[in-house]
Amino acid sequence: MAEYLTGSLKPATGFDIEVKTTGETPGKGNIYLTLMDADTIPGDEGYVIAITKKLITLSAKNAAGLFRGIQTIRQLLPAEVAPGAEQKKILEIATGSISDYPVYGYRGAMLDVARHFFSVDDVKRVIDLIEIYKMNALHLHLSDDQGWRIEIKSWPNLALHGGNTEVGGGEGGYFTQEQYSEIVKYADARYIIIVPEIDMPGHTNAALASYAELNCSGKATELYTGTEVGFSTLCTKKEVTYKFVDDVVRELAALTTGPYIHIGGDESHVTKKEDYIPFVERVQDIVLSHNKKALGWDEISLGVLRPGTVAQFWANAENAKRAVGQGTKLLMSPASRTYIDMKYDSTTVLGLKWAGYIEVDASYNWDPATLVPGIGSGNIIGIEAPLWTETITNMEELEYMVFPRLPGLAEVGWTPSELRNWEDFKGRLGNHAKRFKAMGINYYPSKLVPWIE
Ligand code: NGO
Repeated sequence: MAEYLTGSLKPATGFDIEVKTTGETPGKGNIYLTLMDADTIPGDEGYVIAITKKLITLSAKNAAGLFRGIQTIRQLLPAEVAPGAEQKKILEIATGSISDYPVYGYRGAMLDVARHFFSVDDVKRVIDLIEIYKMNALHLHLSDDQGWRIEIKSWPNLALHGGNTEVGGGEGGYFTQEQYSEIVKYADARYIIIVPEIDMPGHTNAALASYAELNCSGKATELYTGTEVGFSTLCTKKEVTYKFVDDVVRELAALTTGPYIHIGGDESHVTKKEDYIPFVERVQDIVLSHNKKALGWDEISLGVLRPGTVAQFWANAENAKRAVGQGTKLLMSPASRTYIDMKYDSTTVLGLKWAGYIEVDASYNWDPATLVPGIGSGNIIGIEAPLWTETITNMEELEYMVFPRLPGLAEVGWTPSELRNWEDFKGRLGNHAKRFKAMGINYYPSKLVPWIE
């Protein structure tokens, strides 16, 4: 942790800060990181910071807490400390003390690498950007009609054939298992879980084009590069389909250090309801047999949800309530608030608008615990901001949709609603313009925010 902190301060400060282990309370001029098993540290990822004229002390119960606290130290320092900023020799930081912890245990973002493929380096940059705002989960949407993006050794054509293209007909791509593990390791070091998603039984054209036997017709489909949804389905009646799911989930589970495998389940419009329900139930059992928990889009609540399964609310409140009625917890991704692929307003060139325009205030100004009547904080594990990439083709475009909405969404997951208000937040957000610039982030300069440049 200390090395991570000094490494992140070095580029901007030019200071070569030495890392030492000590049993004693350190003297003047140090940043002291300490783990303690104390009731004074709140929450699971909580931390306490004390800043005096002589010493900065960061205390936490575990490494994750230290990591979150380090992000606060980085934010307390002036913007010049952001990587890429001009070097400044004197960095001032206010004295004081902070005791902080998140209201929700899951605070995430999602990247759709299926509609347009993004490289390992791109995904690492996304991790760098979400870690600053103390998010702790990155969900990767690894398969869809337009592409299969993860090597599966027992079904090699999925990636070799199904990974060949993307929306608009570009060359696509996929992660080898080795590359994928590199992403997982990078995220692990930052106390961020990677949640891999294989969307099924719908959104499966890339798989159906790669293996004829997964189709009820027995014929492989053509690769698809458009943006329609809801036209594909695995053949839920064939036994080979479950062999396929078991192989894929087994290989994926072996690469996954976090607790979840996401099974998709959304918009299976061409799967009959009587076929969809047993499929979703059996797939959850497969996930459990590989010692993981299933996450799925809210439609999965049509079936019986297994213990530990989490439903991701995105559009249908009835589905979400049905999940809660079964005692299932929810991950909150209401499209009208958290879908960062939605346009900011009618002038935004990129993005979609089916869930409405989402200006920066709309993505901040909501409470996950009061959004759907009957669903309260006790039913919720946290929030996630999905970036679907039908219209997003590269990092520059990605950043424009993600920033500046992501810091606010991270705060929705971290800070209790009673302590949040837009008037206060917009001023704090405005202060981040310098940091965005120093990090080379291409952000949308919303007129609602008083940017300080
Ligand atoms: C929907 C759909 C996705 C689209 C996205 C676009 C879910 C869960 N399924 O969200 O396939 O990409 O909207 O906003």
